[in-house]
Amino acid sequence: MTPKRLIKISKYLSKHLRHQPERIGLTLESGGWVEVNQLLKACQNNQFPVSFLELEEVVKTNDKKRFSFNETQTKIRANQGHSYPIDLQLEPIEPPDILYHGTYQKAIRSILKQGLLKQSRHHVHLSSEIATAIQVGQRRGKPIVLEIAAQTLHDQGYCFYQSENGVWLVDSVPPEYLKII
Ligand code: HQG
Repeated sequence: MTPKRLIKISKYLSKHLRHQPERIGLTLESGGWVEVNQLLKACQNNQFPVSFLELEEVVKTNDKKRFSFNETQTKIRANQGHSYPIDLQLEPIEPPDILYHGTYQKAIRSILKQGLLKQSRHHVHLSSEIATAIQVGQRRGKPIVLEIAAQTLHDQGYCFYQSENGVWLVDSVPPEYLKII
């Protein structure tokens, strides 16, 4: 498959497995899962035919491991990034001392005042690598990396989760637990 086709399918899946499943007649099960057969049928019915082999290649090779199959490859879900209200059934885990968030120049004033808010997604997204945070921030403008006192926040009772593709998730980060680096 060409890189262009891979990206096109990945974007189509992100849209419908994270945000608007109803747009192509899908309902997400608890955990965000959908039957692979139903997904392929829905794609077909919506003038976006995808084969199982293509789906498998996208799951395997996606640069950010955005999607997972269940063990029997009969169900698929997006690993994180949803705005659609589903419970990903992630277990709270202890974070490392420090995590990072990538943002951009225009948001920084508001972030320093209000802290990090989850906006339209289910969580604020954090990473353990500065390089990842730079990439995330770059999507929107001049990147700014924030260092988050994750362990201290955890000690204050904040729950941290990690999605299957390694993204750290938290409900919010008050301003006193972050600093620009
Ligand atoms: C900002 C992509 C003003 C926040 C990426 C971010 C990531 C505030 C934006 C994943 C704010 C939300 C998530 C406040 C937060 N005032 N702005 N108080 N609090 N913000 O897209 O972290 O390709 O929902 O800094 O690579 O940018 O989709 O979150 O700029 O992993 O798989 O509000 O999405 O992955 O934007 O990105 P987003 P994000 P995928």
